[in-house]
Amino acid sequence: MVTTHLTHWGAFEADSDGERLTRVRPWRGDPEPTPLIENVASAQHHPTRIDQPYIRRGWLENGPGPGARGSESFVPVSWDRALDLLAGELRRVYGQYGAEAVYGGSYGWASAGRFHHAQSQLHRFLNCLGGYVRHVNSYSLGTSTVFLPYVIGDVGWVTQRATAKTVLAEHSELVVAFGGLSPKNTAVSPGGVSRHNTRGWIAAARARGCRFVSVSPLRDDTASEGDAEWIAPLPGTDVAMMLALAQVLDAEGLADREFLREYTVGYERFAAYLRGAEDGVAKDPEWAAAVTGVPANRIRALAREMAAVRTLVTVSWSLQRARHGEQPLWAGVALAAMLGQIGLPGGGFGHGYGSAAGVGEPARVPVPRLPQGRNGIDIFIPVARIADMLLNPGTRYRYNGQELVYPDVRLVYWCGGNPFHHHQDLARLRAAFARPDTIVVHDAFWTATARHADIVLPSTMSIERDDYGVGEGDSVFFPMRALTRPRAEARDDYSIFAAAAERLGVGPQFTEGRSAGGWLRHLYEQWHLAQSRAGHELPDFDAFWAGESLELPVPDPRQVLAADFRADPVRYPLATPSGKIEIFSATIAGFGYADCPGHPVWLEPEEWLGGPAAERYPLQLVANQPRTKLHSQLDVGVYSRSVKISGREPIRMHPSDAAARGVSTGAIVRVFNGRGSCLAGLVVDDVVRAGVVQLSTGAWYDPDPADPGFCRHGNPNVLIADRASSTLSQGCAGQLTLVEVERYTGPITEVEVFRPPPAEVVPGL
Ligand SMILES: Nc1nc2c(c(=O)[nH]1)N[C@H]1C(S)=C(S)[C@@H](COP(=O)(O)OP(=O)(O)OC[C@H]3O[C@@H](n4cnc5c(=O)[nH]c(N)nc54)[C@H](O)[C@@H]3O)O[C@H]1N2
Ligand SMILES: Nc1nc2c(c(=O)[nH]1)N[C@H]1C(S)=C(S)[C@@H](COP(=O)(O)OP(=O)(O)OC[C@H]3O[C@@H](n4cnc5c(=O)[nH]c(N)nc54)[C@H](O)[C@@H]3O)O[C@H]1N2
Ligand SMILES: [Mo]
Repeated sequence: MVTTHLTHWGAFEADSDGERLTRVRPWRGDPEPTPLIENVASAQHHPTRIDQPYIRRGWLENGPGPGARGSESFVPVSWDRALDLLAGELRRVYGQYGAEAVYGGSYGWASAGRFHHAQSQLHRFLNCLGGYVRHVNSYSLGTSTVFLPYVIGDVGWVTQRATAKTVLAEHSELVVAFGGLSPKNTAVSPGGVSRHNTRGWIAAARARGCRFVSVSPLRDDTASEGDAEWIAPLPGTDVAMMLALAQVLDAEGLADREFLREYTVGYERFAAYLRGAEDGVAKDPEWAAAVTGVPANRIRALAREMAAVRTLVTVSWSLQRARHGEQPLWAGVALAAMLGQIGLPGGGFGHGYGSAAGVGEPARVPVPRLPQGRNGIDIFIPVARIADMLLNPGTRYRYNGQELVYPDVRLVYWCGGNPFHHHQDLARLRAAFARPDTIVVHDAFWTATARHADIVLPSTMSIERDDYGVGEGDSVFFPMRALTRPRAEARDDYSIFAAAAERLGVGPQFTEGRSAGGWLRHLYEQWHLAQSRAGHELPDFDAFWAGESLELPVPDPRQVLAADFRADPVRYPLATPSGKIEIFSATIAGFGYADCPGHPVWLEPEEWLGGPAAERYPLQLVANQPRTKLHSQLDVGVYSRSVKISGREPIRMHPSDAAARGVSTGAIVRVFNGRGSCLAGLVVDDVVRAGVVQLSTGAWYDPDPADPGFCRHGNPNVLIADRASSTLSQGCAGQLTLVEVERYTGPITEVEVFRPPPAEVVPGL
């Protein structure tokens, strides 16, 4: 039997014997398929699949309460027993403390598929019980989401209405990409990718004569098809380079005064800063060269080149996942506004053309989604404040012009995410996870998060259930018929919640009397009706389900960001307070946050190569997204493992830094700073800027039993501070940290986390 299947990293066709996938190949419609699809089949039957429900031994023996999670053994139990324990504990916590004691934020990507979307299923379930403490924003775009609406518009608008890549391919003459245009990242889009096309549009633009400038610490951050010029400022200093580009435009009369007058507010305040009126320091290329390490003459010449041709300024998402992440975004918007090309094809501002596949895909019609119900309470945290919340209940903090208080959470429920992958300062997170009474996790694998839970329930992988899916910004809608039966005793999150809801007396409310298959049909039919009312003729459910894929209507295939605003700023104002681009924001200035004043500025981060902390830890670690997997997903898969060195995650280092430390490719090194340490396998390569090392996220956290701050596998999040991007956005700032690297001389043992945790059948329990 051959069927297509959609993952966040692409569609594939597979043969199956009902138990496993026997052959996987890219979907025939994909022009640039990715080897990430190889991870799926190879991981499905790995020993780290959770085979049945488990309860942490100490929790089963002593009942709910704080405890040293992450080291104890687990007791296998039947589904009935597990569901009874789960329902009983939920009844206790909701009864005694109410919904404000349940954290159901459950951040994470889970799997592709519209119905079995783990987080939506959990939210619907908890809403049936009265609600939960939720999260706002994402690790991806935590800073942008809060900040961009003050300056240019909603982040969804900026990314989903971004000028189409086909338009860039035809019109751009110069693309200056801060953070690069990486095909490694655009392998992925939340919910899936049908046709990968990054290399294609870049090659087409290049063939027409468009020039690419890749501003990044890594030379391979831009697709080789772009033949890009590589400029490598010190990580975290891009804003200084942007300010100097702006200063040259201002000083040389190259700024588009007419555009600034008609479409922006606050330019004069910003210009005064550029000229040095505020602090006596002109932000000229000589000033920026001292901060960034980029030669002043290159910055000055680049500013003139940008003013001369159709230029796109694009900023990757990574730049805002850092301390003061607002600043490079804001300076990028200001720079594009000064060039006066916002709203023109091929020019203006972009955010994330190299970050996810959907950016620059023209918007399509909406797709079916599971209704989540109504949350009975209104308590939230900015998503990356999870450890702060658990460690400091009742404490006040500031966020986006508000004063908030951390709730006192007793029960944490995670379904479809891996905080011991995604959060910073994992030793601190472990201390935070010791605090609640109970932690529940559903996952298909024994991830580090599952190992820190009390009630562990095995979910299916997406290949083991019927669903349908389409990526954010993608226009191919796939039926996803189950390829194999569920492994061992794994169950869909939906059926787990349905059974728990039944025990808690909210079964009918949760299921509305439908099976999973019934929901697929129901949601599709509702959607189909809405689409036909809007004039779109689409196949009915049975035809869709029997088919291979469906092309969704795309109303404006050649969309240009803010074209309507440019044509008529009165009729089509931006969704900012003034309706215009805000180069100075009175709202942000009014909050009075020292770490995000009213216009773009250079603010020194705590950890950068030009600051005092670099004396002890002289290498800047870039903890970017992994090339061979999505986050921590399927780290046990063949493609992910193919790049490991003696089982450790690879770290890349410049030859001069390697020579200075007497280490070479293949060595196992210890990466460390004052917060923690990890092992990694060294790759010496001059694609990395000197002074920088790159260790991607995603290696499953494998703590040394004696030291939770020491990961023996290579998870960089043991090293990175749990420090917010700013008071304004409270976003994840996990991209950068300072470290030192040395040869590792201790024993190199097997990575423990690639074996299931100890399980024991305890008589009487
Ligand atoms: N240092 C540093 N840290 C970072 C980043 C960084 O740049 N630097 N990037 C951040 C970013 S942008 C993000 S988005 C986060 C990502 O962080 P996460 O989204 O938490 O990472 P994933 O590994 O995708 O976790 C998803 C989990 O869901 C499980 N899963 C898959 N399908 C299902 C299902 O059907 N049901 C259930 N119950 N579980 C399922 C998977 O097995 C996996 O364990 O990481 C962040 N962390
Ligand atoms: N293969 C793969 N693709 C993915 C993901 C994945 O896990 N695997 N995750 C997806 C997710 S959830 C997200 S949110 C997006 C994230 O998209 P991004 O945030 O854009 O991705 P990153 O890989 O973290 O960073 C991109 C590049 O920015 C560069 N960079 C880091 N710091 C600086 C700096 O200070 N200045 C400059 N100029 N450049 C810098 C790094 O060299 C890095 O390779 O990626 C998505 N794509
Ligand atoms: Mo992300």
